[in-house]
Amino acid sequence: MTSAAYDNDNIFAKILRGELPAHKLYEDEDTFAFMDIMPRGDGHCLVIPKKPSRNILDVEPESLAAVMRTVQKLVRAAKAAFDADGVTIQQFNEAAGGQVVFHLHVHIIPRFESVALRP
Ligand code: DGP
Repeated sequence: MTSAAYDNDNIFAKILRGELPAHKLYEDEDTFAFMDIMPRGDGHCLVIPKKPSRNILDVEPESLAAVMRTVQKLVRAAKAAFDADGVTIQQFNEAAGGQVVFHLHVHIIPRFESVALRP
């Protein structure tokens, strides 16, 4: 499986350029984190690289490492902020893999023992 070309007009590229609004949670030189517009639970947020990457297939290892460093920060913060019992991280690649927005992103979803898991 090879990765298709990166589309500069995808929604997350527009958020990074400030052309679309987002509820920002965190930003550093390489990554950006914001709330998911269709949350699958309290605190559902997304982490993306600033470098254009369609998904796991084309992302540079350094950029992926930066994303995962930010994911760990946000997982710890979300677990504490929501007093969550656990946290799910999810990441989809290509349409057949469930990807809808074609800029690499990692979902962070706080989980609670009292709330049944949703996919
Ligand atoms: P997926 O590519 O399957 O991981 O799904 C894309 C996710 O991005 C989905 O959970 C909804 C979220 N999303 C889509 N459009 C927007 C948007 O304009 N703003 C924000 N904050 N999230 C979005």
